[in-house]
Amino acid sequence: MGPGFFIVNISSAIFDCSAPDLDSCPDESLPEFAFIGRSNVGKSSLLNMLAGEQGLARVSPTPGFTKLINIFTVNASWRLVDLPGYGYAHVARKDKARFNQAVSDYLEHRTNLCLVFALIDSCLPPQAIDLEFVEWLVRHAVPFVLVFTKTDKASPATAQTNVAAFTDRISAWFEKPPAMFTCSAVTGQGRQELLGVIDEAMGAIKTEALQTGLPTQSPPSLSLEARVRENRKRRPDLNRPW
Ligand SMILES: Nc1nc2c(ncn2[C@@H]2O[C@H](COP(=O)(O)OP(=O)(O)OP(=O)(O)O)[C@@H](O)[C@H]2O)c(=O)[nH]1
Ligand SMILES: [Mg+2]
Repeated sequence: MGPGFFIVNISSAIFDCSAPDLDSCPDESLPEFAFIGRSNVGKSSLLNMLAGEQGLARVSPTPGFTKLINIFTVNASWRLVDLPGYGYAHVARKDKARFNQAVSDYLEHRTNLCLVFALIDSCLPPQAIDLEFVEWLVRHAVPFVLVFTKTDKASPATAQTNVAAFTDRISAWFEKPPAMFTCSAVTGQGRQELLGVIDEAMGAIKTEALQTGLPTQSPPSLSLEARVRENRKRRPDLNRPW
């Protein structure tokens, strides 16, 4: 983190709503930071860790627990979004299709989506479903950073090997690889860095708003990334991997 950035101070984190689909999500007036990854990777736990409030998002050892788009408003100025996971085979086929559609709709079409935290389990070597999902994010021009979770469960050497192997598998897809972080919801490792990412993004939004004369809490809907996403709405989604 360069000089001039401070770590965002979380004074309030409030459950906003649970939305079954994109149309049910609240208005797009605040920038959103969303958590996505395989079922059980630790999305809800990481959200709680960042917010500094256990029990804000519901955590469970049962994979496929989060089934709706859960939205939390932080400091009355931005939102954390807990998405249902992918890759859990035992969800009823009908529900699985519905939830996955909601997630892909959200990722592709939510114009105030500022950044996605794509979570990968640091205890495991690269998994095909995660690689496919990251490729899907790249193809759909969704802005994301990678977050390797559960570092308290793996030895540092194992986590390092798994992160390096994942980085190696995706390196050909980028001129500049995405930012990567490691974290543990148990020890709090990575909290400062990830809040710094949010802080930096919020700073960029405020700067852009000042330059364009928009109100400071306006979503980044006029950014290049948002326009790219808008353009992609018309494409049929034939290759969704999860
Ligand atoms: N040791 C350890 N366990 C974790 C960590 N993060 C999450 N867990 C555990 O992993 C399990 C799943 O955590 P969740 O946060 O519910 O995972 P999720 O990705 O939201 O799962 P779904 O909602 O089912 O997609 C729970 O038993 C958590 O306690 C971590 O950093 N370290
Ligand atoms: Mg969850």
